[in-house]
Amino acid sequence: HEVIDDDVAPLVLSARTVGAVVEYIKSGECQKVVFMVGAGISTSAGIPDFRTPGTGLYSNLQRLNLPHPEAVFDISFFRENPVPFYTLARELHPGKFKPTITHAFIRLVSEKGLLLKCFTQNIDTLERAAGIPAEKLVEAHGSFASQHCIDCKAPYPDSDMYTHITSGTIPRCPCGGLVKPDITFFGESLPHTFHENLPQAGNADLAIIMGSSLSVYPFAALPARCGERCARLLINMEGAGGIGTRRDDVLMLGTCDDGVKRLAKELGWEVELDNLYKEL
Ligand code: CNA
Repeated sequence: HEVIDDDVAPLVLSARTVGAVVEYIKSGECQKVVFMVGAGISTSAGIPDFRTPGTGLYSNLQRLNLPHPEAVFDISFFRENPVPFYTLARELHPGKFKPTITHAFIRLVSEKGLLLKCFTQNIDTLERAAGIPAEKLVEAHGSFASQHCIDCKAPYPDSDMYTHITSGTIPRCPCGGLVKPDITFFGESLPHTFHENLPQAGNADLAIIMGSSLSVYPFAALPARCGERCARLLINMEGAGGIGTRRDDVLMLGTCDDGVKRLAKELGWEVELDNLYKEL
């Protein structure tokens, strides 16, 4: 990916800086904000991401004896051997973790009337826990919030699922089929809501992409759907998805929590953000 030349002026921002993004939001010209987020917004809650070397789930899966790390989320492998997935699910199950200040920031943008959609790859349901309205949320890879039999597709009760997940045992449907949370595994199609909401990426005035290596498709193609007059801000530990190659791209390399705190401070939203976060 070629980074845009300094000589090329941005179209909607006054400069390719965080300050200019803040100015754009304050100007009132920016009315529709779309978030595109991944595992990096939840690492400070204690949930490891996939790919960070050393701490990511993929570096810590050897003990599960998988043919390759992605197999834990592969539907054909799950049919043969659901144990690794349920071992992991026990460690990662929702209810154990609290939303971060980054989740609170998305909620605040919603309360300001500026949130068009929040597309998330995360399955931890922390966006729901942060009170981001359901109609604004697109859980692109599903979530742990419901579950079905992979054979007869019958729903499975939440309370029974909770018992199995917390004890690390394998839930089975009365038909004998395996039960799986409604998270999208490799080899499965994404939920309808993802496809239905795709055009919203093209309607954004500002896209804030946070905590994702943008390596899982089709989600990773979302930022490319932003229109030419959409500013794109990446808040991430590392560069990702070619953000920085367009005229209105801004990079904020560092943690998501530090990034949103800085935005809130410069926007004059610091106290509101802190209060919202404390209530979660
Ligand atoms: P990933 O590929 O592991 O990438 C995470 C990205 O976030 C990397 O670029 C990191 O550098 C960056 N990062 C990590 N911590 C921070 C931080 N504190 N601040 C800023 N950046 C940080 O994960 P993706 O989400 O891109 O990959 C998509 C997968 C991961 C989806 O299918 C998810 O379902 C899956 N996943 C979800 C969770 C969760 O629900 N919390 C956890 C682990 C994996």
